[in-house]
Amino acid sequence: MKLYYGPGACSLGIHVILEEIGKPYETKAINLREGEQNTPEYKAINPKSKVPALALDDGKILTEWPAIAGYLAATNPEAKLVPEDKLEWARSTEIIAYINSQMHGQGFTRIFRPERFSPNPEEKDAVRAEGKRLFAEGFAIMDKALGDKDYLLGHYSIADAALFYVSFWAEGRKTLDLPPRIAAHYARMQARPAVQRAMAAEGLS
Ligand SMILES: N[C@@H](CCC(=O)N[C@@H](CS)C(=O)NCC(=O)O)C(=O)O
Repeated sequence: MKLYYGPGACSLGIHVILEEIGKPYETKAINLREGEQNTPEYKAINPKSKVPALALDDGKILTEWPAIAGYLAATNPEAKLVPEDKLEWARSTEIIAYINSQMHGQGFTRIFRPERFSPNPEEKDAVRAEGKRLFAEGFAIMDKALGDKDYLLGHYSIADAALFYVSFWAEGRKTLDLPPRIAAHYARMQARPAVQRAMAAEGLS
């Protein structure tokens, strides 16, 4: 398997999951700042010009964070990265879908790439402010979901890897102060050897 990732991008969460599984895999860094995601070479891997993309051993390519995380969890059951209980399994999907589409797609993207929401430079600050509001709202919702538990579902799962990458954007990129219980979750995640290895591999530690 080969993970196509951007250092510090949402693909960091998939990098963490691969490290948790602990089986050999390759990586290829894509320079998003330089626009490498838009080159014909990368578009041949993912025509959507996004990371993460996962190349499987038989040459098939999987894209979209929730699909990749779900596939890795399902094909590595011994790693126990998703709950066996069907409702709890649906809860992990519910959390990942919200983080991926709302916190990332609607919130953080407005902060990081405001021009994608309005071509008018005068509206940049307003777009960023709305992004920050949505991002903060997301963390408040995640704070309630986490409660006083160590991990979102009571035990470690792919949902925690999703919460980790948005927490990294808040804390590591200084876009937002995390609610205390989410900050504790972020610290708990950073203490995991798999997270430390993924961060080091991406040059983030
Ligand atoms: N829906 C995609 C979103 C992936 C995404 O937005 N990736 C960002 C990095 S966090 C990216 O590749 N951005 C490059 C660009 O938009 O040009 C997924 O879930 O994988």
